[in-house]
Amino acid sequence: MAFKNSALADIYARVEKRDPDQKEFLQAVREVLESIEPVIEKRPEFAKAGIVDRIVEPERMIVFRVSWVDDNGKVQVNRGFRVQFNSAIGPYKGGLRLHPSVNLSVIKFLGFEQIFKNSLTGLPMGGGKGGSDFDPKGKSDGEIMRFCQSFMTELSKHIGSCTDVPAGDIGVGGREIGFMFGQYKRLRNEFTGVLTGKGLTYGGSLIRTEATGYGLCYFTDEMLRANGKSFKDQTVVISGSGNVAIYAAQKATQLGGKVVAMSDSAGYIYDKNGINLDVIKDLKEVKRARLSEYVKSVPSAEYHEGKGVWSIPCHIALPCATQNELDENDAKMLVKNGCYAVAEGANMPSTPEACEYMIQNGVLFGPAKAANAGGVATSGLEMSQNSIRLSWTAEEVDEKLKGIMTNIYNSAYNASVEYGCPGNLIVGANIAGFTKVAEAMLAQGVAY
Ligand code: NDP
Ligand code: 2IT
Repeated sequence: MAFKNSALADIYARVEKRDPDQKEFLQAVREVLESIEPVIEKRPEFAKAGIVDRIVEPERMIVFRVSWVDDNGKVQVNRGFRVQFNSAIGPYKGGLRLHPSVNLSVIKFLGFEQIFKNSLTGLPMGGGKGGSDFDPKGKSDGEIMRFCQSFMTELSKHIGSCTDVPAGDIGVGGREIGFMFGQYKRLRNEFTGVLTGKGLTYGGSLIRTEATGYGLCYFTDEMLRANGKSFKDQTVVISGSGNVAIYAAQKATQLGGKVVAMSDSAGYIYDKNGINLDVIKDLKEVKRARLSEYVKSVPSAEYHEGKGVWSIPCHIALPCATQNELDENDAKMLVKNGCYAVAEGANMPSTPEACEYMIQNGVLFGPAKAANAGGVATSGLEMSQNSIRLSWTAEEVDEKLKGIMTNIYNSAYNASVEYGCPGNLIVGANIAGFTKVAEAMLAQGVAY
C-alpha cells in the first residue's frame, strides 16, 4: 500500500534511510503511519509540531555488554538493550525479551508498538522495550541467575518506578523477574515497584501471569459478541505454548471453546479431543520441556515437526508465539478452512499481506496492540497496587482487566467508525492509541 499523504511518505522515507536494515521496525512504523493518515489530515497542529517525525525516533536507546560466567567457568558475552521510546503519557513501560533473535530492530519495533498499546489501556504508561540475544534454552537456574544479575547491573542505572518499569516477554517469566528484582534491590538499596510480573510474595499482582491470555480472550469475546458470535462450541487453534498461549487456551476453554492445537518453535500438536492444559503447564512451566513430549502423556494426540499449526481447521485462531509467524499463505489456509476470527496475542504475528488478506475477506481481526494489551494493563494495575502498598483480590484485578479490554475494543471500534473504515480495528487501534500520545506531546512542547 502506498501513502496518500506526502508528509507521511517523506517521514517514512527518512526512517527507512536512517535505518534501512531494521525490517521489523520499518514494518511496524509503516502500518501505524498508513493508519493515521486521516488523523494527520484532520489535525494539522500535529504536523506543525512535528509529532510524527518525533514519535518514530526513540527518546533514548541503551545498548550494553552483558558478561557472565557459565557452569563450566567460561566467560560468556551477550548484548543487552533498553529502548526508551516515548514518555509523553507516563514512565517508559514494556517487557524484556531474552531470545537469540533479539537485535535493535526487534526491540525498536516492540518499543514502538508498546507506545500505542499502553495508550489504549487508558493507564499512564509510556512505551519502552528491552532484552538481550541471550538464549535461555538449556541453561541451568544458576546460569539464568548470573545472566539476569549481570543484565540488571547495567539496566539498574537507567530504570526506576517513576522512570522506566520493565516486565516479562519471550524468555522472561517469574523466575527471571525475581532474579532481576533481587539484583536491583541489592544495588539500589530500595524496595520499589521497578519491575512488574513480580512474585506474589514480594509485590506482584494476582492475575498478572494470566493477564495477557485472559485479556486476549476478553477482547476476542467482545469482538465476537459485537458480531453475534461467541466462543461457545467453536474450534480454536493457538500458536505458541508459553505464557500468553497457555492462559489464552485456559480462558478460551472456560468461555466454551475447544482448543485443538498449540505449537512451539519445533512443531505443533493436534488433539482433536481438546488440549489437556495440565499436561501443557507441567511440560512448559515446570519441566521446561519440548511440546513433542505431549504425546507421551496423551497418546491419542498427534505431534508434527515444523511450522503448520495454521493448517488445522478452526473457527478462531489466536497467534501467541512471535512476530511474522502467520503469513499470507497461512491466512488463505485459515479462511479456506472456515476461520472467521483472528486475534493477536503475540506482537505483530501477522505479516502485512496476511492482515490485508484477512481484512479483505471479512475475518474479524483483533490487532496485537489492542488484543494483547491485557498484560501490560495488569502491569499497570501492579504499579498502582505497589504505589498504594495494597493488594487487590484476584476478582478485583480480573474485573478491572475485563473493563479495560472492553474499553479498548470500544475505543478501537469507535475510531474505526469515526475515520471511515468501520470494523477495521487495525486502523482504529492505531488511531485511538496515537491520538492520546500526540495530544500529550503537543501539550509538552518540542524540547525533546
Ligand atoms: P514465552 O517465552 O512464554 O513463550 C513463547 C512461545 O512462543 C513459546 O512457545 C516459543 O517456543 C514460541 N516462540 C518463540 N519464538 C519463536 C519463534 N521464533 N518461532 C516459533 N515459535 C516461537 O513468551 P510469551 O508467551 O510471554 O510471549 C509470546 C508473544 O506474546 C510474544 O510475541 C510477546 O511479545 C507477546 N506478548 C507477551 C506478553 C506477556 O505479558 N508475556 C504481553 C503481550 C504480548 P519455544 O519455547 O520453542 O521457543
Ligand atoms: O508486549 C507486552 O505488552 C509485554 N510483554 C508486557 C509488558 C509489560 O510491561 O507488562
